[in-house]
Amino acid sequence: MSVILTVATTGPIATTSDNPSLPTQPQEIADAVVEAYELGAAVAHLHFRDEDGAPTADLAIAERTISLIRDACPILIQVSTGVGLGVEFADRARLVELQPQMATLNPCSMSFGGGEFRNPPTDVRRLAARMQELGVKPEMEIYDTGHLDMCLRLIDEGLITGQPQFSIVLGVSGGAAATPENLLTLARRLPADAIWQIIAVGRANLRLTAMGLAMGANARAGLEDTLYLRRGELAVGNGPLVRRTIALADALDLQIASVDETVGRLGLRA
Ligand code: KMH
Ligand code: ZN
Repeated sequence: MSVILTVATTGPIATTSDNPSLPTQPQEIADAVVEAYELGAAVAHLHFRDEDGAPTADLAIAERTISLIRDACPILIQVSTGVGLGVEFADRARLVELQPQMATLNPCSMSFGGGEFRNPPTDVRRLAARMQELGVKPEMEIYDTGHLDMCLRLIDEGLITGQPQFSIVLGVSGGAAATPENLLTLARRLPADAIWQIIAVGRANLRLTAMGLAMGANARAGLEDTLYLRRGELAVGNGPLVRRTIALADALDLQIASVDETVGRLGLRA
């Protein structure tokens, strides 16, 4: 089975002071995504920033970024509805009205570094229902064991249909730590038909991505998840992180999925 590779170019937290090559403006994000597509990524996980570099759910900025990407390549668009810690849930949820092929669904509220990530259950259910109406495929983000239980409830309630797609997110301060044991505990409890990837934030990114690949998971690469190639060495753009993940897959004798293959595997709108 081939590996679906997602590029996560930007994220909600880091700034250009942390890594000067972090893309934040629509054209910069589009350029980084197109480079990743040319290397082999099939999915672009998108966060947007305003002119000052702050996370935003501004629909005009989101639309401009998506259309720059769509004009340049056929990569699949996954919009983050996590957006950023300071952004209201209602604004975050509105992004799915742009009808990207996919969007993230964060099932539970939690501490997130020094801040609070608010995902109240009523809002989460409303967003899941709206995504279903619009045909936007949810990727459920699990930062801890209880988050998986909430997702299993959403599936039972019929709010998530089709093959469920998950990210196991490890290493966020406030969620489960980035350890092999936590990865195994969560991966073991996924539904048998789940499509999944590991998002390992920070230092354990490389090792846990490798573990995920060895376990049959998909992979995500980019500056959202780690700003460094190795200790003390900043990644100069997203390209080196994407290339490294492809090299890992290659070393494990795994093929990278094309966009067409990914559409079929994830059951996306054409
Ligand atoms: N930033 C990651 C910790 C989302 O954007 O909705 C998780 C993430 C989720 O990418
Ligand atoms: Zn994200």
